[in-house]
Amino acid sequence: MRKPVVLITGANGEIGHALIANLARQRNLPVVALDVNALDPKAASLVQREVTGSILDNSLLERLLAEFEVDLIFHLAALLSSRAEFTPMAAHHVNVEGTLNLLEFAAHQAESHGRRVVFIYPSSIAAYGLPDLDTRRKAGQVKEADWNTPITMYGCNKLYCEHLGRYYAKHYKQLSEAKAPLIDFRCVRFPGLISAVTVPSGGTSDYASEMIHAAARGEPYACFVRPDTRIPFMAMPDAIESLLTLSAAQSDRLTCTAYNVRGFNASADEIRAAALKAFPDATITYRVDAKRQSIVDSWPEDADDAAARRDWGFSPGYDFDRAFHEYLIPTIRQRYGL
Ligand code: AKB
Repeated sequence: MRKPVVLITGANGEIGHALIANLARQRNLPVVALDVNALDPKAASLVQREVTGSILDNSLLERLLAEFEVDLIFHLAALLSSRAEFTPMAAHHVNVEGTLNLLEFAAHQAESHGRRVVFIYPSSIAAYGLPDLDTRRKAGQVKEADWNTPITMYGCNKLYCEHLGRYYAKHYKQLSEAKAPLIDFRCVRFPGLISAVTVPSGGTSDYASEMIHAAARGEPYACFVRPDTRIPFMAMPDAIESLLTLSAAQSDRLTCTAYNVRGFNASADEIRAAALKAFPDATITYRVDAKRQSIVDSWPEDADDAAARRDWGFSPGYDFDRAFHEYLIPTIRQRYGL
């Protein structure tokens, strides 16, 4: 008999680390963690099986299909926005073909065990594309159907995969006699995520995390966006809670494929001020990277999370102040032994 497990791809990433800790400790669920990189020992000790490999490896996915019974997938593996701009074809392979592979895996799982597979997918504010700063300012908190014109390969990948997931859930092989697969695709559009435990890599919203962690480490940091740059953010605990809450929501209440979620929106200078207040000796300057700035400027100033609140009770616990004073600063101090 196959072992019933939860599958997490991209398990060694920022979200994966926090999700494993939550699933294993608070929900005591058996987790199979898949990543191209080995898990760090702490995360590895919490999972039932660690699989080091690629979501592009079909024979690996076949082996996982044979060994495990999966009815909940958190598909986190992705190349983020900045990194994707340097290797757009690699980003397409991982972000799109990898997601297609996982959707096929989910369809085969559903066919084999006959139950629906809940497929949780983190999209991004990168799926939005606002044409200029004036339009961006007037748009304010954008809704899910607004400005779906991404300007990055990552944003295009994420938006297309939202539609791929909707196709697999509602229209898959619609002309064949085969029953539509029992895939229940659910998606959040994450803002910039800030973790006290890990520092992201390859993202364009990373300046927030990089700034805070550099300040704690006593390293000078040159922020690559303007001081007035404002986007929505979310503390990592809220991001994890949103994935878990969405995964457990009643499917008949869900009216959207992709939901905006956010905790707060802050300017780079507000984040800098909070970091300097916590670490007064820190050196945080600005050296704007015009190309990365233009990516961030195409993202919304804020996101309207009303649909998530209405359909599945999304309710972030961390606004800006609480995120810094109750989560980021105390946890980062502990992490760096301060
Ligand atoms: C990135 O910066 O690419 C990600 C994102 C906003 O989705 N953190």
